[in-house]
Amino acid sequence: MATHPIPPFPPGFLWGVSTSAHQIEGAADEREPSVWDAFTAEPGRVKDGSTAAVACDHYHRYQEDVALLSDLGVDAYRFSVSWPRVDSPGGLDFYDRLVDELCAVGVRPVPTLFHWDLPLALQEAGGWLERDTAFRFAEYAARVAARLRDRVTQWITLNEPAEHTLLGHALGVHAPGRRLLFDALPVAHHQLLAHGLAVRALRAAGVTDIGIANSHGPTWPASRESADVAAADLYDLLLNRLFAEPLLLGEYPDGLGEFMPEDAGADLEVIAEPLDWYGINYYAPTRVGAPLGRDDAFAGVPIPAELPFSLREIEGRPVTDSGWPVVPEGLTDLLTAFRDRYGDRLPPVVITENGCSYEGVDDRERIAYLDAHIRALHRAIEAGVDVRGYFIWSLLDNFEWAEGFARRFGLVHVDFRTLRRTPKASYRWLREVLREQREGRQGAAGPETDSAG
Ligand code: GBH
Repeated sequence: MATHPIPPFPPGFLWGVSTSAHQIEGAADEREPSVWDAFTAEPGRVKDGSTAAVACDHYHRYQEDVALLSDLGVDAYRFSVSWPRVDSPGGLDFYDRLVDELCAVGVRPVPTLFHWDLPLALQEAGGWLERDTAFRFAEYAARVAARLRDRVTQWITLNEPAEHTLLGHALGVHAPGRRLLFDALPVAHHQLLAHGLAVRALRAAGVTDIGIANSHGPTWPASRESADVAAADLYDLLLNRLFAEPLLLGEYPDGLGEFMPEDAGADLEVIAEPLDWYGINYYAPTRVGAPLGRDDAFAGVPIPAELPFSLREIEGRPVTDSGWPVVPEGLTDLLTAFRDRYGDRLPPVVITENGCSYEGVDDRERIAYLDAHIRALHRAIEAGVDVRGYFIWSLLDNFEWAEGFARRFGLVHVDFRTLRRTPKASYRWLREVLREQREGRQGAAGPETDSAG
């Protein structure tokens, strides 16, 4: 464990933790069904056969969870609003209560409007393969904003449209379980359009602080061979540039046009509606090589032979329980690369997720992971990248999608039998880090600071 204190972050830097509705709320029978309810009901979709019908039961225990946030000392809490719950009678009441509870303890609520739990009724009408879903999303965003805008200032439209396209629609390991490979690309476009339309709807409702949470990471070619380099470039295109460039530059990168809806270009003006900040979820770099010519699997994700790339192990690094390598400098490199690529077009950045899965409440590996990534983030700031916040995934152990409850990302342990919450060592460590950061800020701020000792 690092012995030096973490260097002070800039004044006003926002420290937070993240969750999402489907992964923690439970109370599935108190809302309309979502694609994830249908998906997890199919045998074989989730590793341990579990569903999120109860999950952390946060819907009924949110007061206890807000008390945990308050005691932790974070500035902000990123959660998601469940669209199928908002579509149910009285569904917005829950978020009203949650926001009140957060405001009462001085934790800033930062809602994400879509974190993968599409109402099942919309899926039955075609879901994200249908352009119309984008317009439905903007209407829903306006409804949520009308209810919460008096207390919620900072908003996030979508979580990781890249992963929702790839895992949910191209490879079929997440809901809605489609395996369309490149024919999934309209799903990317319709989510980006939904984002742009929602930004306009939120602004029309008077909201002035809007971002998105995109999944990004460096892609490393498996070797210097041209076939590996070309495969890594294509992966970079799919994970990073396909989602960053329409938002930041108002254009799609070359190379995927044939898979996109015909008139996609006409939507770019809406999609590029300027953002107040750009959210990045970072976990690890991806090492990419030329296709293997056979079906493969990597960290639990099937990579069919038809795809023009393969995923390779990053050697010589510790891995988390999810099998993902621990590469903190990947975060520094990602941020400086974004700054170099997009320059003035990149608004201030917020890390909207970063974290790891490990067993146990004496979670020294999580402390080491977070410590190293926070230092890597500080190095990016020193290198001149304008980063305004850092959110850890996650407050609680929760329903980790196709992995079920087998992967624990929480700062707080949840016993899924008794639903009892137990803060882990990492929770206490973070509380101390946040205390030091507050003291550092005061020290930097004031003439009242007693430096004479
Ligand atoms: C996020 O997705 C989600 O927003 C969140 O809901 C989820 O619980 C959390 O992360 C943890 O999974 O195999 O080394 O190449 C993260 C998407 C996709 C990021 C797979 C890491 C694999 C890295 N992840 N990726 S590697």
